[in-house]
Amino acid sequence: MPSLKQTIKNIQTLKIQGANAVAENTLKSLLDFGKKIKAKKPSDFLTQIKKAGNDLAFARPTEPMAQNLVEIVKTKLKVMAKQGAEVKQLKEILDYIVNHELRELEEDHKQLTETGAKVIDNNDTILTFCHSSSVEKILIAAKKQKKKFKVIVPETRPLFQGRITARKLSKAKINVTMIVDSKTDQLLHKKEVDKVLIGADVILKDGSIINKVGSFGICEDAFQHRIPVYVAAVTLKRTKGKVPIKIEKRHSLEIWKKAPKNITIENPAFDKVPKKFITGIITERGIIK
Ligand code: RUB
Repeated sequence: MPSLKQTIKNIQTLKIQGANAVAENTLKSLLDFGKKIKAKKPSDFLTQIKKAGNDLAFARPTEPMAQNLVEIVKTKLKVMAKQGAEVKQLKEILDYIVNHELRELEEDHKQLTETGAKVIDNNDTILTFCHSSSVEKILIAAKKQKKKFKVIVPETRPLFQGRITARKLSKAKINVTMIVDSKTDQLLHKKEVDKVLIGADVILKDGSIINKVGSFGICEDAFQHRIPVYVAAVTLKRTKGKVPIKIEKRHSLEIWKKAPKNITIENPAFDKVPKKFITGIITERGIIK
């Protein structure tokens, strides 16, 4: 297991990419770190867990799934410490909670995948965007059910996560076409797409979602042309709504390495898709309209 510092770096540099992977690695790294804590007093143990948990969960600011899971771990440990648990016991409890949450996540994804595969019909042309492990799982499950469909994958500049999707789908023998990002509006306009299927980092309280920047445009175009938009995301991606969610701003070098100095470069990682563009959110609890 990489160190806590290395995991945070891997999340920030997108070696660990996508909300599910960020959340899973956050849990695993927190457990690994927690086991090595040398504190004698439970309060010192909790302080170190809290700091490490927050550093991991906010390594990228737009990741409520990781933040919610860290909150679950911190709250449960705090309760047990209040009831008199010593550091040794707290470590065992940490191990139990993390493994329990990881198993729950696996189960949730199984349910989500099963529901999502039903949305894919024979001869569909699906437009996805970026790389979402939830979307990937749904498409692979539909393929295993012998459905015939085609997936269009935009590159997803500036970091080309579309290539991850294209590689993984083609490995599963799914028919994949890669396009430049700016081609999506024309495809939607010409109705060359039957469904849009994307992932999400955040499900907001009102049913809107946050996903890779560019999702807004794709979903708005689909809505204008009456093409259904499905979002695949477990409900752990919901925000509690207390703290306004921050859209991560990434480094300008990702867009242009040797840009002239007087050019402002804006590089938000995500954008918000209003609920009116969304046909349904595919979750572990079914499709939420
Ligand atoms: C990834 C992205 C994905 C969501 C959902 O952005 O926007 O669609 O995270 O993915 P980035 P998953 O590449 O900046 O992390 O379904 O795997 O949680």
